[in-house]
Formats: sequence, structure tokens, C-alpha cells
Amino acid sequence: PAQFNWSDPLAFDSDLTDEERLIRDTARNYAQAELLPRIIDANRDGVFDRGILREMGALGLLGCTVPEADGGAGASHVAYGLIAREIENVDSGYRSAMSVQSSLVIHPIHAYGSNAQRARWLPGLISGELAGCFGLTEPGSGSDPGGMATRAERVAGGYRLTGTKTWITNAPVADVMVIWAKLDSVIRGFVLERGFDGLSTPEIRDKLALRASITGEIVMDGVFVPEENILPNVEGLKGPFGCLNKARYGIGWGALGAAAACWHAARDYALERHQFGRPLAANQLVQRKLVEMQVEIALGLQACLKVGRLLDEGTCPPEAISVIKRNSCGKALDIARAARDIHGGNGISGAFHVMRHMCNLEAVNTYEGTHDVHTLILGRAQTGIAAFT
Ligand code: TGC
Ligand code: FAD
Repeated sequence: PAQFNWSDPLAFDSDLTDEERLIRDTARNYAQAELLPRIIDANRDGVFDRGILREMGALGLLGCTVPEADGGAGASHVAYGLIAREIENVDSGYRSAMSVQSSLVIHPIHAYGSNAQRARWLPGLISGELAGCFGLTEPGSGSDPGGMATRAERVAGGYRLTGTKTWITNAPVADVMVIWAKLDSVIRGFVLERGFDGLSTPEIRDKLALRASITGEIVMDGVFVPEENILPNVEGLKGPFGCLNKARYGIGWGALGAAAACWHAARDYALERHQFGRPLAANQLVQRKLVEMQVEIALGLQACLKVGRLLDEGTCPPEAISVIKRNSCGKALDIARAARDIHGGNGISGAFHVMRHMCNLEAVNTYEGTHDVHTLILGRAQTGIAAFT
């Protein structure tokens, strides 16, 4: 019979192209050699190393799906997912920095920007010389972004923006900020630049998750934005949602990378640690937990791969992305909790990584549409009844 590979039970690897495997290996080598050695200190100290975006840019990991003709790597959506999985295998916070830059900043400028805007910002964002962030959430509107209070008004030569965005990944270090605001009651995208008058980005401190990612507010006190900085080619909520589709897709893959790190750590630990004269792994209760991890990750990856192929074909409905965002994040959180449990007391130590992943996944389960919001998106698609309001 064919050989069973416990770590790849459904032969996921065989479904990838050679190019996808190459990109996966580049991301894996970088994550394991360069990110893993820094993460325990970065998480403890609550520090995001800005240089990481330049390192990722140098390897072609930022905006990798942008066509080569436009300065990107022209990689497949599956390749983008594989990158997210490898980076998040080390830490969800590093994947956050990458996905915001790629899906929430490079993508809208590429998809909705003018040629002049693309030429101005994309090279720096793709190389990591420029850092970007995406401002949709506000203190009074999270799950309901249509309720945003940030306003743009027309003035001579451009617009004046007033409002506050909060919980914004990368905001305190961003050079370029994609901001969504209502202009005459219609949501529009604007590119704000560090140094604009009336613009500040205070850091949100004391987070107990994603400590190696930097998060902030974006406070806009009548910020003048020149005419050439409005994104001309989209209006309405479909603008930010078009970006969220890409980012949620990447998170679907990324969360399974964090889950796999927890699973492998739990398996290693259960084989090495002895109690009652035998390895923890000899107990049925422990084997069951390890098998749940194995099965959920293997099934979840197949779903991510399918959604990636649909995106590459241009035939992916947004609801299919909700399936993987919801499934991967929920299952990854369960897996991280079980892995932490298998580690016993050691599980709460930073040195064993699992509790850091567990805390991170609480936030990953919440951002980009909470687990329950994706449930309601799918519930609406199934019943035709919107249960949000
Ligand atoms: P709804 O009536 O459903 O739609 C309004 C308009 O938007 C269009 N649309 C979409 N277009 C493309 N893709 C999608 N996924 C879309 N979903 C909706 C829709 O067709 C419609 O267009 P039009 O032309 O008819 O006006 O809007 P609603 O207000 O009822 O929305 C409900 C709900 C709950 C689905 C939605 O608001 C939602 O998804 N809420 C969650 C918010 C969210 O995900 N925020 C994320 C902020 S960014 C972030 O968290 C980054 S963390 C990154 C990191 O660090 O990694
Ligand atoms: P709320 O919307 O207030 O939800 C609170 C609870 O109520 C949740 O459990 C939710 O599921 C539930 N709920 C809400 N409405 C309903 C309903 N109709 N029916 C049933 N249950 C409901 N945003 C950005 O714009 N850019 C970023 O870069 C960004 N980065 C982030 C980084 C971090 C670390 C975090 C934590 C958040 C980030 N966010 C960002 C914000 C994130 O997208 C929001 O936190 C998320 O969308 C949820 O919004 P909220 O926190 O306001 O929660």
C-alpha cells in the first residue's frame, strides 16, 4: 500500500506546483531561520521590528500576487496562502504585518488606484521600504463598518478628513495609510501619508495577544488630503470588503500554520514527557487530542487550497472565504488550547510557544470579521435572511 505520512495525511504537498513549493520553502527557511529566534523576546517585550517588512520585501514575500508587469512576483493565491502559513507558524503577529501590507494596502492601491498612485507607492510597499496600514474599524464601529463616523469633506484642492480609527495593525510605523471615510454619505478610500497636518497614530499598549505586532489608533483632526490621494476606482463598502476578502483568505491559511506549530510541539512533548512510567503519548486521551489536531489541520488545508484555486481562476464567491476564515481560526484556537493543556505546567511558559499562539489566535479569531460574523454571513447566504440587525 501507499506510504502514510502522519504529518501530511492527505498528501497536501503533492497538490502544489513546483513554483508554489519553491515559494513555500523560501518563506519557511526565512521564518524558521530569521523570525523564530527573535519571537520570544519580541513577544515578551511587546516590540515589532520594522526591519522585518524590508526582509520580507527583499525575498518577494510582500504583494506577491501583484503581476510582474506591475512590479510584483506574479505568484498564485495559493503561493500567498503558503507564505501566510509559514510566517504564522512562527507568530500570528508577523503574519499580520505581512497580510496588512499585502492584502490591505498593496491590493487596494493596485486594484483601485490610478496609474500615478500605483507608480508612486507600490514599489516602496512591495520592497518593504514603505510600511502601510488599513483603517476601517472605529471606536464605535467594528463588526458594522457601514456605521463609520469618519467624514471627508471637499475643500479647495482636495478633502478634509475628520475621525478616529482604532485597532489598526502597523499604524504607529506606517508611512502610508489606506483610510475609509464617508464623502457625501458614500464610503471612499483615501491614502494618507505620515507627516500630514492633524494626523497622529498613538500606539495601543498592554495587549495580551499579538504582542510582536504593533497596533494603534489613527486620529484625524481635519487632515487635508490632496485630490491625487483619493482612490478613484471604487466606492461603497465593496471597496474595503474587496481587500478583506484577500486578507481573510490569507488568515485562513495562516491560522493553520499556527495550529500546526502547536500540534507538532504537543506531539514532540507527549513523546518525550513521561508520567506513570510511560510517555504521555501512550495514553488514549492524549492520542485522541493529537489526532483531532492532525485531522482538522489536514481537512482545513484542503479547504484553503480549494479556495485558493478558485481565487486563481477568478471564480471564488466571498462566502467561500468566510468558510475557511471561520473554520481555520476556530479550529486553530481549539488546537492551541489543547496543545497548551498537553504541555501541562510548562505550557504556560514562553519557552514552549504554545500559549503565545493560543493568545494570538484569540485576536485572529476576532479580527477580519469575528467567528460569529462569518457564521452570520454564511447563515444569510444559506437562508436568505440577514440576522445582523
Ligand atoms: P452588506 O449589505 O452585506 O454589503 C454592503 C456592500 O458591500 C458588498 N460586499 C462585498 N463585496 C465584496 N466582498 C465581500 N466580502 C462583500 N461583502 C459585502 C455588498 O455586495 C454590498 O455592495 P453594494 O454595491 O450592494 O452596496 O453589508 P452589511 O453592512 O450588512 O455588512 C454586514 C457584515 C457583517 C457582513 C460586514 O459588515 C462584515 O463583514 N463585518 C466585519 C467587519 C470586518 O471584517 N472588519 C475587518 C477590519 S480590518 C482588520 O480586521 C484587519 S486585521 C489584519 C491583521 O492584522 O492581520
Ligand atoms: P464588536 O463588533 O463590538 O463585536 C463584539 C462581539 O459582538 C463579538 O463577539 C461579535 O461577534 C459580536 N457581534 C457583533 N455584532 C453582532 C451581531 N449582529 N450578531 C451577533 N453577534 C454580534 N481593524 C482595521 O480596520 N484595521 C486593522 O489593521 C485592524 N487590526 C486589528 C488588530 C488587532 C490586534 C485587533 C484585535 C483588531 C484589529 N482590527 C483592525 C479591528 C477588528 O477588525 C475588529 O476588532 C473586529 O472587526 C470586531 O469589531 P469590534 O472589536 O468592534 O467588536
